[in-house]
Amino acid sequence: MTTQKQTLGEFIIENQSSFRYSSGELSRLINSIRLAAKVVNHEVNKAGLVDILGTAGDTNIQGEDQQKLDVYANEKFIQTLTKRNIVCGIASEEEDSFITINSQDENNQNKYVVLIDPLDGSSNIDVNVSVGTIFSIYRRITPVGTPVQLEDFLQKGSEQVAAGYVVYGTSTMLVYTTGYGVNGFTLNPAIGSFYLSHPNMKFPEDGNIYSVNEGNYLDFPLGIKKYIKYCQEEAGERPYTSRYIGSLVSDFHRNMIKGGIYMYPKGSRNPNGKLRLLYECNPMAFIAEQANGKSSDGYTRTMDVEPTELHQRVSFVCGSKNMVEKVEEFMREFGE
Ligand code: P6P
Repeated sequence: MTTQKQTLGEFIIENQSSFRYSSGELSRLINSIRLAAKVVNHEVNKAGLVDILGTAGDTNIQGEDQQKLDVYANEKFIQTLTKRNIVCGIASEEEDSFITINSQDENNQNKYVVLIDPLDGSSNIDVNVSVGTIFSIYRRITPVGTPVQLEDFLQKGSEQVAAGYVVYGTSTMLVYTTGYGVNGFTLNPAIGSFYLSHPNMKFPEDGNIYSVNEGNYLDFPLGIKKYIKYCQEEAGERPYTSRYIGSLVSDFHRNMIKGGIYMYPKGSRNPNGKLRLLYECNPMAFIAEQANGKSSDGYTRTMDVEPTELHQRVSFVCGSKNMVEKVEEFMREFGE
């Protein structure tokens, strides 16, 4: 008889005591993300069938066309987090500034802030390629009961208390860490429950998959160009393969399971890189490190970067430890 896999709810209860500051609020916060993920998953999965494709007519602070599903996902996560009355503030890729929650309630004892990319890879929506949600959770640093401040969000990645992603792929998975390893849960859409399908996920120390948009090759720093050539020309010893979906969550997830590296370096078109530090790079870096992987900008550990603004971008190199260290070696030797 096959043993019943543990549900996400059971896992949270069982591990409640191991959460730092185990007040139960973090568990409720993860639970609210679980609910929002199921709601968004439902829409993503039927996107091709209803008029929810295409742009919403607006652009976000990034100047990118907001896809209707972007807007929908953003609304659902904000609604769910707000209604559960757990957080004091939310920052989102789709919102120009952070959102203050319940500041008028002096009894508001909520001590967490959430930063979120509600639907990463949204340019893939219309072509039916996987997309994802990325979230990052911190304890506030300003006094509880007062309105949340920008400094509550501009914390180094090393201060995160939890981080995770949802990948809306051939199956929908929620993968997250609270600082005690990385666990993956797969949604059974028939009953709407997430089951522990990938316990204690680890990046292989080495791998042969490199994920980068080689269309930007001429734009890359010399160290990155040298690493890409190393992957291609050392093929005799270790045949590398290039895999780039154009959806960070999907490339990261595959690389964590098979071994590999994801790179989005800076270039003339993206002088600081393209990916956002606070709600893309830091949460993925936290997960990577918790899974024995590594993450940096080619020089500095991603989670050590001191944030200066909500939507700041950084160069991002993340994945199997030995592969990231090889890139850093090339960057030290050849630099920009
Ligand atoms: P490009 C999606 O917009 C995203 O933020 C990541 O998910 C993805 O890896 C990257 O940008 C794709 O960017 O410039 O290669 O299309």
